[in-house]
Amino acid sequence: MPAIRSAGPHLMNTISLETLWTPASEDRPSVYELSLRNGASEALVDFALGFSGPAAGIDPHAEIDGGTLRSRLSNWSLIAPPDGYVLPPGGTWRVAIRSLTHPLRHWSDGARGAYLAFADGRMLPIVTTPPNVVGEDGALLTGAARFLLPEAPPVELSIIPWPNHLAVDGARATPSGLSLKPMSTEEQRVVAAFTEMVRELFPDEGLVHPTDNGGMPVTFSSKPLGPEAYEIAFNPTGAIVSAASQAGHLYGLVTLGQILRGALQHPGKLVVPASGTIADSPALAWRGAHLDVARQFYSSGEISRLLKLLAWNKMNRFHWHLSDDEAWRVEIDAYPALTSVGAWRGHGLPLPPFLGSGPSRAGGYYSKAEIREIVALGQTLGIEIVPEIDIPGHCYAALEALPELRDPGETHGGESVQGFLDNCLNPAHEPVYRFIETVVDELLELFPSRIFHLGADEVPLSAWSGSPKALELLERLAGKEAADRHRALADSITSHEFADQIGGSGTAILQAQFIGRVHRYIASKGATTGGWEEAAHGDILDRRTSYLVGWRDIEISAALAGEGHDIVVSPGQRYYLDMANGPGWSEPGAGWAGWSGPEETYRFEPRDGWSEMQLQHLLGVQTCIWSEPMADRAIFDRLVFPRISAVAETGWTAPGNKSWKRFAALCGLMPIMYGHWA
Ligand code: TNX
Repeated sequence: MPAIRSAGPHLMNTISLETLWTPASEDRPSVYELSLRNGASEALVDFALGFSGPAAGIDPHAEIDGGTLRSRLSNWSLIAPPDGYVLPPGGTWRVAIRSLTHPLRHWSDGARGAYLAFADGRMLPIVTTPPNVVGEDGALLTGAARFLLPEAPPVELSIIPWPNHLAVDGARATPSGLSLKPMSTEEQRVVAAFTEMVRELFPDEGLVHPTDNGGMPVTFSSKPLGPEAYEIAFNPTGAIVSAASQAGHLYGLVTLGQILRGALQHPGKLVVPASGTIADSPALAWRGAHLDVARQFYSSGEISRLLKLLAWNKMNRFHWHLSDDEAWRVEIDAYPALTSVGAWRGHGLPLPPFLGSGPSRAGGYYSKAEIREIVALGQTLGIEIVPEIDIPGHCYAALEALPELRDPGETHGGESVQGFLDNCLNPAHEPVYRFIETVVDELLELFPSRIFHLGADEVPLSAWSGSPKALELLERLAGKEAADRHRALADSITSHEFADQIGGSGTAILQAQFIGRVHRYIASKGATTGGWEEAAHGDILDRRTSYLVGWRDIEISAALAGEGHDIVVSPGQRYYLDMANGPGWSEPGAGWAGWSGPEETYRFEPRDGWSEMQLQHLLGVQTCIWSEPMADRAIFDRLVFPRISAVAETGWTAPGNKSWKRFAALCGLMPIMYGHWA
């Protein structure tokens, strides 16, 4: 029988991996089964199976029948059959993994992106069928859910977020487009930004007419309104948009564009008003969206499109999560290895193929020139961009690229909740500060927002417990007993507790010292420090030059606001767009914070129960697009839309003006990112 020891791509479609999850029941533990089917005409020998998933990774202590775990990092695993194993043509190799640390909840938690790695170094991507579960069937869902305009819509105007003051009447013959008449250079800039935005988002619709030619004339005026406020006055010939700022004028045009698109697509149900006014301004100043470009890479073209989408939702902050364990995505002149090593994953590379990547080198990063272009685009769209470099935790990729940032004496450390060992920058190792200060300098030069978000989340409790330098620093800061206690944590390196949740832990003390020092550096540059809620731990932030993003739950955010921290709320339960839309296996997405459909996300009111004093510290709302489950763009569309618009409306529209019924009727008109509908 001929045997395949190494393979060409022609075999790719004939070898496939199926996986099946059986949840635990009263009489038996859970089991995750892999079946590798050899549909080729030759036997397979001398191979191992690489794949990413299950989402939380395979517990190194899990019992595995039929194979051994050769290597594993976070959600990537390499499993090999017994020595000398031959998988004949037509045969299936079965592996059963007993008892994972975290149960699988949704199909996207299962194995994705599998390949074979042969002993001679060759690799073969194979077909990976979507993971199945015992006891539930039904088609696996991808693509954005469709929301249709009802026969009798609750309103006649298509606008999201809904304006705060609206007094319009009647309907005019629907114009074929908007004929924009800028006078000043500022108005010309707004018109150029708007024209480019609709060209990208609605390429076939011709919404902006260069001449009158059936278009409704729109003129501009300046009026002393709030920074993002606008007014639209409808008159018999057209409309006048008034505002004090470029952003206000742009938002006025967005509202007009939305009204017009609705009327063009739903004649007889939605209209363009004949007369009256819309006087609108946002309820909250910070209406943000965050994107994790580390777990999945998004090209600068995709980021540009996303920014236009955000502006169409009147969102005004883009929190760009540029580094994490799985990748470093921004060019730093002083440390080229960050991107030459840290931006790429593949079999045999320092960063293996996580989260659905294939075996060949894949990834990417943003050059400084690209960042400048995106920042400039943001400015034309009223969007301030906040870069995040996540430190001291979530630094596995950076540490692989720059091993000199590790304490050379460190023997072991902590494992993060995502399964990365020793992924934290060491607060007691001086080169770490030179590194981070250089990164701060280079990024502040690129981002006029002058905000540096330093992460600070999820430092594992046992981080640095095997670093002599860190233990020595801890002894200086908190005494010998604290250092000894911390050293003893080495026994619990896989416990998934976090530094800040255990009051007075050595990790928390070290982390606070680190965050405090970096924060002071950022402040010395005249810039603001952003951080996830954990950055508040140890009370080392100067409240005048910092803000937090609250994520674990809304109660923690309210408490931090009560302590005087400016805060942007992004409670995982409702605003984390990686959470699935529903409880079922057929929905893709994560589940640590539960699930949230568009209705739950929309109806959630973050301000409920906040005192006047707390509200004074509420900067606004933000959705977070964590991309772990988004191994393909159709999952992105399903998870992000329309929930992103639900958060946008909560940020803009006063609570009393919100209506789920109206939102559900209109949200199907909002653009999506990749055009994948369910
Ligand atoms: C927690 S939120 C994280 C991220 C994950 C996310 C997934 C936060 C500050 N840390 O690293 O991607 O959960 O939902």
